Amino acid sequence: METVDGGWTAIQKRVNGSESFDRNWSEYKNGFGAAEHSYWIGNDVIHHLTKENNSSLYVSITLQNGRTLYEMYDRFSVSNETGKYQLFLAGPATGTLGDRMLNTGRSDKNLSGMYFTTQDRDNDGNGGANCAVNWGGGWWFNYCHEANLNGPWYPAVWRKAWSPTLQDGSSVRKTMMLIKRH
Ligand SMILES: [Ca+2]
Repeated sequence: METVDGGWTAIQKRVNGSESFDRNWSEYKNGFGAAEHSYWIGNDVIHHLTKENNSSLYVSITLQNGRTLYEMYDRFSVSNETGKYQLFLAGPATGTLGDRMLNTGRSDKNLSGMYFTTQDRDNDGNGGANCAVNWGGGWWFNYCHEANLNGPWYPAVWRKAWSPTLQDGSSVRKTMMLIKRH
């Protein structure tokens, strides 16, 4: 677990492709990687940290040119495993990335209310197809997404990392998902 300035806790961090995010349900549940480079803190921990429903989410994406874009959501929580780690997001959403998780303009791309999906556990909004198989990474896929922070790292094609700003992930140097209680 990494805490950065201001009491924010990093639940996700990626700085290179050394850590694959194509992981199964159990790995996303328990977490993987290491705080020095890239990791997922684990869905059980995320649930524990957010269950009082008073946390904010701060998404940060640093580009190869050094510029950092961000989006902050006022409320972020994740249910327990029995609840399939259902995502709850609420605004206001503010930042330079633009909101591509909560209100995307297409209800089948909005992620709040969605369950967590991995390649071995299909809980998405895409019928018989599995968005984690089709797009990579475990995530709260709907049908399927406009934003997925856990997709394949460049030079693999990371489709719609944060669409339309980041369509293939080639300009992404670093990502973080940070949370903090109000
Ligand atoms: Ca499906």
